[in-house]
This record gives sequence, structure tokens and C-alpha cells, in this order.
Amino acid sequence: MVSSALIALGGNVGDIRATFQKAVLDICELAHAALRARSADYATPPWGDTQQPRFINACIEIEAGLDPHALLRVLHAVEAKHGRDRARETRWGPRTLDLDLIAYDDISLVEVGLTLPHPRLFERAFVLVPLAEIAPERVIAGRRVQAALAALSTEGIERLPERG
Ligand code: PH2
Ligand code: MG
Ligand code: MG
Repeated sequence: MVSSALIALGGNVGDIRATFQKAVLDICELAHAALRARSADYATPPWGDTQQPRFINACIEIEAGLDPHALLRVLHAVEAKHGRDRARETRWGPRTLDLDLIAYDDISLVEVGLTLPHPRLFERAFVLVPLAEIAPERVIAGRRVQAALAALSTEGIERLPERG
């Protein structure tokens, strides 16, 4: 059985788009995963703490070779490799790279450090916009991605052209 994991990428410090490119390769290598889909990069207004630079966000789907816990450890390692310092940052504050596991097949679990599907997915247009690009028909927690997105404002979200 092949598993599908949806991962959201975010960041607002440094050369974020270059970080994303490297991080996607790192994730696939370390998680023994194949990249199934990658959204465009989107510039998005900062959510939570609004007094910070805008974010770049994107989503990928991978064919996962690891279970969700092992995959989460890989995501944390890739964040750290790209300058993420959890000890120094503030909640919702600036960061070089945030990798969130959004969904893993239809697994539903609530644990310290890992809730699946991601508990704030349906509040966040900055996740649903790129996710709807790669998985519009996917049903997560009983809701179709495209329909969930339609319930949110996408004001200020800008799809970025591919970089040459
Ligand atoms: N991540 C945060 C806080 N706020 N806002 C946007 N637009 N995109 C993010 O990825 C984001 C955020 C902390 O993880
Ligand atoms: Mg996040
Ligand atoms: Mg995170």
C-alpha cells in the first residue's frame, strides 16, 4: 500500500523560495519518499502575529515511505537544517522554514506534538490555497479541500510566478 502525506511549507526569513526548493529534496531523500505534487509558491499575509513580513507558503504531496511519527522527525530535522531554531522563536512569529504535516492517508490521531489531520487546517487560507492547487478533491476530516477553501477569504494571497 502506498501512503500519501500532505505537507505544508511556510517561511518568512531569508531566501524562502530557495529554502523550499532544497527542503523538498531533503524531505524526499530523508523520508525515502517520491514527490507526487508540488504547488506553486504563494505570498501570504502574516496570520496570528500580523506585525511581521509576509510569508511564502506552498504544499507538497509525497508518497510516504515512513510512518507519520518518523516522517514528523524528518520534517523537524529538515527545518533545523535550514535554520529553524525552535528555542528562540515566538509562537506565530518569524521563521526560516516551517513544515507541517497536514494529513497522512486517512489517519486521525491526537498526541502531544502530532495531531492528524492538522487541527487548524480549515482556518488557514495560506494552507488551503496551495493545497487546493494539488489536491482539490481530497477529503480531509470529512471536508473537501476545494469546498473548505471556498469558505475562507483569500484576500492578499498572491500566486508567485515560477522562478527561472
Ligand atoms: N506561519 C506561522 C504564523 N503565521 N502566516 C502565514 N501567512 N503563513 C504561515 O505559514 C504562517 C503564518 C507560524 O507557523
Ligand atoms: Mg505552521
Ligand atoms: Mg509547524
